[in-house]
Amino acid sequence: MYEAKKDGKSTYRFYQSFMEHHYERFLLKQELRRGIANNEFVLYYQPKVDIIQRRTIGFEALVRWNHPEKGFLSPSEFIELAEEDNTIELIGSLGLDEACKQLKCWQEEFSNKQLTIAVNMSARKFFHSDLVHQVQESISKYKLPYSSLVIEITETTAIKDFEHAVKIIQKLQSLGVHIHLDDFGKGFSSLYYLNRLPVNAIKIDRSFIQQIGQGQKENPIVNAIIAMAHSLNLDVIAEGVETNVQLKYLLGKGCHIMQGYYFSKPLPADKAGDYLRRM
Ligand code: G
Ligand code: MN
Repeated sequence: MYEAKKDGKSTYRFYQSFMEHHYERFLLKQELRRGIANNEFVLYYQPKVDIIQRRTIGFEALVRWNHPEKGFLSPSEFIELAEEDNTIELIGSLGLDEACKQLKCWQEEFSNKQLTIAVNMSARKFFHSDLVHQVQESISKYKLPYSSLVIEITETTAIKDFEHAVKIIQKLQSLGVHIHLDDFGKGFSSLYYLNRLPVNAIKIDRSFIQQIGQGQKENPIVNAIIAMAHSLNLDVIAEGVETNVQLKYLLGKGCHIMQGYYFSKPLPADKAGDYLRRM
């Protein structure tokens, strides 16, 4: 009897928190749709720097949700939910078009800088049948060279449907678009797949970069990723660089394209323009 009561209580509590959880998600999903309708999604831009060329080569566009009550939200706070239905595709389409539009403005103002823009692509968006067409549309709408667009996908996305991913990458590359493998090393990195994935560059996940300068003199994982990228003839980009020690270490190992707070936080478009003017 006592056991049953205890059981009943915890079942009820479980049921209650289960319902609350679902209700919260339901509300947030509604808010996501409202947010899209109200243009609450904006792009922030983080510079990518080539240390050897001593210049900013472009930006990574990062989505932020300017929520009316909660303020600026990062993708980690809403992307999982958005991926459950087509809201992620809507956010993705807005992002791609807006990033191209912004790049056009900068290419006109800073015509000597040969700037590129990198856009993060969710799995849903990447495998959507219309992606290549949408890329063509945005690129031609703003009269950009295809080579100024970079699409970042994660390994997790690529191995969701590997053969299909290879075909999409090849199609985009035949247009001149570059593909970068994001957050490298964080997922279930498979060297078998990497060898067959025709990407242009890999981005070392910032969790590895953050270990540089934390005691050990050498960072074997970072060294191995850089060496592997070189032997596969891929560019290698370090993300999340925060200190001069990390910069020097990476440069010493042959990784000269970097991104991170050491150079700049992600900036709203007008501040990113100021940043370019100062450079
Ligand atoms: O996985 P992806 O590279 O898309 O993640 C980019 C995110 O990382 C952005 O939301 C950005 O704010 C954050 N970020 C960028 N640079 C740094 C950095 O130097 N340090 C830390 N901790 N986070 C960073
Ligand atoms: Mn990215």
